[in-house]
Amino acid sequence: PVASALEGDLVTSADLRDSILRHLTYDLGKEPEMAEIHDWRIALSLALRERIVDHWFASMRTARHSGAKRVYYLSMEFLIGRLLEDSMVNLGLEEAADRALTDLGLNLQDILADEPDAALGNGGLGRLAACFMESLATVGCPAFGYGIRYEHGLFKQRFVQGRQVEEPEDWLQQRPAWEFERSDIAFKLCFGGEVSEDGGKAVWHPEEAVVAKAYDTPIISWQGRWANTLRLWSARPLHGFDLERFNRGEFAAAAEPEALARTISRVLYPDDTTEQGKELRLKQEFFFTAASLRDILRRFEAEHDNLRLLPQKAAIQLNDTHPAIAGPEMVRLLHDERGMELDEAIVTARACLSYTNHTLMPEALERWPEHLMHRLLPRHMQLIERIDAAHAVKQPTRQVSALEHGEVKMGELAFMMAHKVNGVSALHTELMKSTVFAELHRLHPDRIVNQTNGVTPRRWVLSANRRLSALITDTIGEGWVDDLEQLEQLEPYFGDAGFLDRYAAAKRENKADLSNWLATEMDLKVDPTALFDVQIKRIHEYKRQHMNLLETIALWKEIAANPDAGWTPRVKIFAGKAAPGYVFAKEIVHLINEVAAVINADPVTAPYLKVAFLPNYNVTLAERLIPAADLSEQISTAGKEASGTGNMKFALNGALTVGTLDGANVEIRERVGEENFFLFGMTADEVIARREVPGHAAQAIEADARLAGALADIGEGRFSPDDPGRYHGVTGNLSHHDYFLVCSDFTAYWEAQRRIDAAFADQNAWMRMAAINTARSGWFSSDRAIRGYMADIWNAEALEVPGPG
Ligand code: 26M
Repeated sequence: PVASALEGDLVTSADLRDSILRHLTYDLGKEPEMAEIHDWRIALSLALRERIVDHWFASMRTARHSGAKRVYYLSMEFLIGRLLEDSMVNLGLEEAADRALTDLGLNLQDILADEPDAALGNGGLGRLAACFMESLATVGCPAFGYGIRYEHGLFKQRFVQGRQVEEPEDWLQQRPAWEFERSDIAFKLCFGGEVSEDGGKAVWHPEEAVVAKAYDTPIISWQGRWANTLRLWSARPLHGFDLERFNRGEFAAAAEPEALARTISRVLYPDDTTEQGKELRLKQEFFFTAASLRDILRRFEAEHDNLRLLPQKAAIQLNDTHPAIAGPEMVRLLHDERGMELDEAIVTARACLSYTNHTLMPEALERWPEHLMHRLLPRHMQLIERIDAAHAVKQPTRQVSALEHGEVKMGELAFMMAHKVNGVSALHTELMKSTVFAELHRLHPDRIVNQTNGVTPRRWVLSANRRLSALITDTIGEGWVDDLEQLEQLEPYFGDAGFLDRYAAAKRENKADLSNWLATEMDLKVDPTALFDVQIKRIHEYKRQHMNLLETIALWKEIAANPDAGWTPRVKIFAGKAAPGYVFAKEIVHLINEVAAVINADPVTAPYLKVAFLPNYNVTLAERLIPAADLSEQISTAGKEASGTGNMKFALNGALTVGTLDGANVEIRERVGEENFFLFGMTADEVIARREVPGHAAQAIEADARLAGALADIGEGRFSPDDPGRYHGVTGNLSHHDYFLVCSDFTAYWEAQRRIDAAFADQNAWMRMAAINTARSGWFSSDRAIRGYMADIWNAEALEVPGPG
């Protein structure tokens, strides 16, 4: 509070206005009369960045002088979204910026809306990394995030006649406002070639090399108390231009090495489902992991001279197995390049490294063909064999290995090279112990720990939901923003005249905003008092958007047959991207759009049911939808969703959950109370058993006429009259195979939805339940999660920048 009060006093809006004008003029080279909205936006960003830099340097200095351990978060993805509002809010400069811009004849909201999302991630895993970066700063943990500066982030999604069409994303088109290019921080990285022996020492003779060049984005804490660095690597050629070829007149060919090297950081792989074993992907993984380790060792060696101290000074977190090559690479750096004994190098590396698992789905577990690993990283392949063999010595029965069927299993490798391995919810962690890592867990019973995910309240409550935030702060003060469990203090006010009315008013106004937006942007008219039922996430069979859709169709038919039965009006909102190669997911997208078109055109059901699939789901759209939601759809097949984080954002913003006992849903329900959560469906154990029942899908369809009717409508082409057989793949899969048990859970889901209809009809009772969800979800802050990692995995301490005076 001290720093921000000070900022507020000293940095007047006039100062800010002057620095905006200065940046516009002298950095962007624009006259105010000629400036366009993005020029102003960048000028404002630079004016804020300038103020962040002082905090940033102070934090870096403090970290250096304290000798404290640093945390390194290695992640293939950082799904950041926009940064302008976040920075402004965390610096406490919002009012000043608003006034400064008004003085300049501009509107702050227009400028915020101009910022492109930094979409350097696919979904949950990447967004978690972004929340963690903000929380690492807010709790004052000295940390670096390391990743790839993709030229193109996650593809943009459009619909053409209801089908998903991908378009390239181009966030670097405009001048990046937040990063600093570090031409001086660059490492040469090698691939390929062979390994020779020289007096018992392995020598790698690589065949290819690229340069990793750093770009730094400062990440500022709440109230500007601390700042860390997000360092993203960009690939460059070692030798830019082939002058000889150029002189021979081969002008295009002369630029080839340049283009080839840059390919490594060109594009984010848009698949969060299947692991396809693409060579370029492995290159990306090694590229950013090796560059990061080089940087970590360089920093360590500048401050210390005894490599044995490394585990006391550096905690390296692997966000999934994507950076799992860190194990062998670190052994190589310590042993081959610095002469540490091999066994000690392995122990030292393991003492630094820890690994977070984000999925148990077999098709998503990374495996690389040994021959590919050998061709690209021959020395690493040798070391992987050594690590695996060293592990085998301790368990002569040899039940578990990182090498199988000519492949390297990255999960096993990461486990063997980590001192701690964590799951992301209590249920997921227990399933890790009993399934995928059962053998390794038996051998290392203290290695697996749980760290349930969390989300940053600064972005997901304070900024995204101004009305709710104002109510909370008016009621209990501002302390909740970085101590989210203070939200519990709201509950005693529920009896007071006015509190729940104001809570309901905030939700009503958020819904009115969204209704207006749907009308202008989607040309869709909805009843703003209807129940807003929202499912937003990547499209996956296990997330079961199609179960939601089947319920939507069944509901529509029932309303049509009996329109005067007192239905609770609903708006079904879907959003999410399908991986470009995931055919089934793309069919679901198409089907949702075709069903929406038919239902929305039905005048009989129109007062009670509308369906919208919003294109191009991203962080910014989530920020718009979540505060306006009444119902949060968290309906994955139990045992499949490692945690979920959207579920937490919804609960905090007062949406009730309809959900299975999966991932963090379990813990949300425990905290908000079972009477404030709409549970349905099979448990993870029941799922396993149900799959063994022959004909389980047919049985479930036979037993539920609504389900049978909805499937029949799809199968007969009611939503695709131009091609009645279009969805035979979908209906066939559901009727005969149904691995994710959509049919077997359908009836329970339908019944839960009807309980929800009834509950929503009593608005007072509903709003009370919504407010309880807000008040009891404070534990799901990513600040709590980060403190958990610091205590249980990193053994890291928080620091404070010395205050003025
Ligand atoms: C792998 C290979 C090639 C290309 C892409 C991938 C890949 C990328 C992302 C695979 C998986 C990816 O993400 C998985 C993910 O997002 N998992 C989610 O992690 C969240 C944070 O822990 C959890 O809340 C979700 O339950 C979990 O699905």
